[in-house]
Formats: sequence, C-alpha cells, structure tokens
Amino acid sequence: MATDKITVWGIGGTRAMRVHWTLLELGVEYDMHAIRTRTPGTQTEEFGRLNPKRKIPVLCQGDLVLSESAAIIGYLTDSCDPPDGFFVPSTAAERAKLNEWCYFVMTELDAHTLYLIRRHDGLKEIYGEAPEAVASAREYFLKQVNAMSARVEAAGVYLMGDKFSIADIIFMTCLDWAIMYDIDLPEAVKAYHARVAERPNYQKAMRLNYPELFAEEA
Ligand SMILES: N[C@@H](CCC(=O)N[C@@H](CS)C(=O)NCC(=O)O)C(=O)O
Repeated sequence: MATDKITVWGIGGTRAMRVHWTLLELGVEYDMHAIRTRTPGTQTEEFGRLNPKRKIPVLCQGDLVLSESAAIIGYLTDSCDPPDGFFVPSTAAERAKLNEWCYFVMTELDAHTLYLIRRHDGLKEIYGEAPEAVASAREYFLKQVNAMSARVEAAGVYLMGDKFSIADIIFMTCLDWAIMYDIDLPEAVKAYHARVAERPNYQKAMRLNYPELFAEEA
C-alpha cells in the first residue's frame, strides 16, 4: 500500500466531487490545491506538467500522477483499505459487473450526454451553440437512465447490492448534474438518489466541493 500523502488538484466540478467523496468514504487524509476549472490555476506550468489536458481532477501520490476521475477513484479503492460496507470486487465477474456500471455511466451518461449539454448550452460562448445536439443529448440521457431504471431498483440499496461502491459515486454525481439541468428522472432512480444522498460523506463532500452552495450556512 502506497504511503506517500495524497494531493488532489481541483474543486468545484462533478469529476472533482467524485475524488473528494471517495477519499472521505475511505477516511484518507489528503492535501488539496483548490483550483477550479478554466481558471488561471489550471494554466500554470506546474499544473500543465501534471495534466497536459489542463483539466481537474488530478491526484498525485509520490511519483504517481493520475487524471481521469474514474481511474483515480478506482486506484483509491484498490490502494487504500476500504471500510466495511464498501464494495471491493473479489472475483473477475464481480469486477466486470462493477466496471459495467462505471463504464456505462462514464460513457453513456457523462462523456457524450451531460458533458455535451454542459459545453454546448452552459458554455456555448466557448464551445459554440448546438441546440439540436443539446436537445438530442437530453433525450438520450433519459433513454439510457430509463432503460436502466429497473436494474437500479432491483440492485438493492446500492448498484452493487448492499455494499456501496465507486459505481454509486460516479452515478450519483451524474444524477446531481442531471437534476441541475432539470431532467426528470424515473421514480426508481429518484428514490435511489434520495437514499444515497443520505450518506454523511456525500453531504460532507458536497460542502467541501461546492462551498459556494453552502456559503449562507457559514
Ligand atoms: N474525463 C475526465 C473529465 C475531466 C473534466 O473534463 N473536468 C472538467 C471539470 S468537471 C474540466 O476540467 N474541464 C476543463 C476543460 O474542459 O477545459 C474525468 O472524468 O476526470
């Protein structure tokens, strides 16, 4: 198990939320550079050396530098000692089922639907306006979530059954994003979201990652 202290770069985005939440669930202490997406903090020479894509999040531990939120949180569960109740695959089939959820969410929900909406609606002044593509991405997102709704319900408390996993972290962050875009989720998925949002570390991570949303409470 690696012993160097972890440093995380990035705060404020969906993908950074995944990393902060995972570290809280695992009870790992870490340092943070609270840089935000598309700000001068991502344009420094030092950050460019770590991640030439200049995107957050990035995790450093000793000589290891990782970008890609799914790879980061997978590494964290493999290299730390997860607490009871945290799902860690012990067979090839279990790993494949976990990966199946993770890849589904990362590709079908994150990369070419929610991120498309973000870039061509919320950030259209940078990436260009594409209303038809945005409408189609919203429709596609719902089609995919509806298709999986019965499986979400059948899975149990969490996607992998009774145990919480990185698939829940990835899925939840996409659901938060969809809710922000006023996408009306199927009932079973709404119930899943409400249930998982009760986790204290989800709430802590929300406060840490999106401090501006809780500023009035301070
Ligand atoms: N696939 C990457 C996506 C990372 C990403 O796009 N992060 C956003 C913030 S949530 C970002 O830094 N965007 C800056 C840009 O697109 O230039 C991951 O999951 O980590």
